[in-house]
Amino acid sequence: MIVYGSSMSPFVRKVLVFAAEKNLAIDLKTLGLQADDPEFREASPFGLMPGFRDGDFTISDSSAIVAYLDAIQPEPALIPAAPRSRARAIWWDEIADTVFTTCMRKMFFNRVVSPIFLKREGNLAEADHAETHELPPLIDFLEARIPDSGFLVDDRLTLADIAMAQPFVNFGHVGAPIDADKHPKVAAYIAAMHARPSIAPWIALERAALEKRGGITK
Ligand SMILES: N[C@@H](CCC(=O)N[C@@H](CS)C(=O)NCC(=O)O)C(=O)O
Repeated sequence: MIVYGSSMSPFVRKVLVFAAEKNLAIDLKTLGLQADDPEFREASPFGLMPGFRDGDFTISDSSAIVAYLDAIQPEPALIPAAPRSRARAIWWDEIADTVFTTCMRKMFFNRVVSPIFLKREGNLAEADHAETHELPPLIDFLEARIPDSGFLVDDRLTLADIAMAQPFVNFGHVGAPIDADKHPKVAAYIAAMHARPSIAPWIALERAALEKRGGITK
């Protein structure tokens, strides 16, 4: 199986982590934004990463891909079967991919993607505004909802946690650490998720790649 894209994308990383947690072997074919690689384009007609291939089957969109992975390898089940738990896990996945990632994108795109990869100045005012005004209420929202078990749904690892951990990798990359005094639950939750063997190596690789390119602009 092949995933097309860059692990710096929270959507691509979500798929890589989900596959690792299911012990599925998956290769990453590293590509930049809107790559014109024909195999990638076959999998992702709109050019959005991740694209995915399993033999003659291709699909895109991280949520569709993880649904496929969960179906072909049922154990461990990372998308719960019970109706309410299933709905809740998919809700968290959606919140991570939309609300949190929209805020993250303003910071990551302007401080990293634009200056480092596209070689043009990012809109640092937009990034600062997102960090100062949009991020705090999101972290408050999460702080109020993390169960004592440290997992968002059913007191065990599910898609909800895998998805929610991803924008926080990018928040970390752009120098927006979580204040553990103000948000102790989020700090502990994200630290535990980011320490998992399925995620930690990607974070280390990405940090090293960013350092090599001179670090972020803030
Ligand atoms: N909902 C999609 C979002 C995919 C997406 O927006 N990917 C971004 C990278 S983080 C992309 O490829 N952007 C290229 C573009 O917007 O042209 C998913 O979950 O896979």
